[in-house]
Amino acid sequence: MRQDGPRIGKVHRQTAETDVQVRLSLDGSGRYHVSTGIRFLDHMLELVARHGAFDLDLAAHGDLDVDQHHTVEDVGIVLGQALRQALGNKRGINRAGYFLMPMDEALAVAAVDLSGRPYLMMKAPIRARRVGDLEAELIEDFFQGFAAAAGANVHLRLLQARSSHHAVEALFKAFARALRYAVARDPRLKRQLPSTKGLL
Ligand SMILES: [Mn+2]
Repeated sequence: MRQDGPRIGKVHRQTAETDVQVRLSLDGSGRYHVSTGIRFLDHMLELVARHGAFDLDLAAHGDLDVDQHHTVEDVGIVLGQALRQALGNKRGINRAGYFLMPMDEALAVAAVDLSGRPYLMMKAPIRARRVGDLEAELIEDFFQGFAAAAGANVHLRLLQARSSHHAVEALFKAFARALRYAVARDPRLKRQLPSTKGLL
């Protein structure tokens, strides 16, 4: 891979429960093609692509006749795998990032460290059982799958909200923008690893 070329991850993961294909470019321009069978999840992933300035092609076919759990979690996992692949050895990136995102009355914080240490801390009580057609409790399973597969430390916190739609949207936008900064190349670090440990 060229040092300044686009960083791309391509993953196809097939289980008895889901079939998920992802192509993620970290150096994109916010273009997307997303289809998961869950319209509200599509909406959130499209936000991630646009606010992260990624290019994202994602197609998921899951056992939605059981429920949405397998599909939502596996989309998180495969997105995390694609991110990890696209990052390669992580030389020259910012590594960590955070963002505070308002969406009208809602306010969400995301902090991301691409440390290789998977950990999700999410404190975001969503009042509604469903947001659009998405079962709200699965949002945490999505981010859990992502953090585990990406080897990322992800903190998400909802500080304020009335509308559940706004709350979830603010969380995904904050996540995308924190991630955008974390994966961005730091021109001063050049090919240095953003760690003194010697491994990330
Ligand atoms: Mn919306």
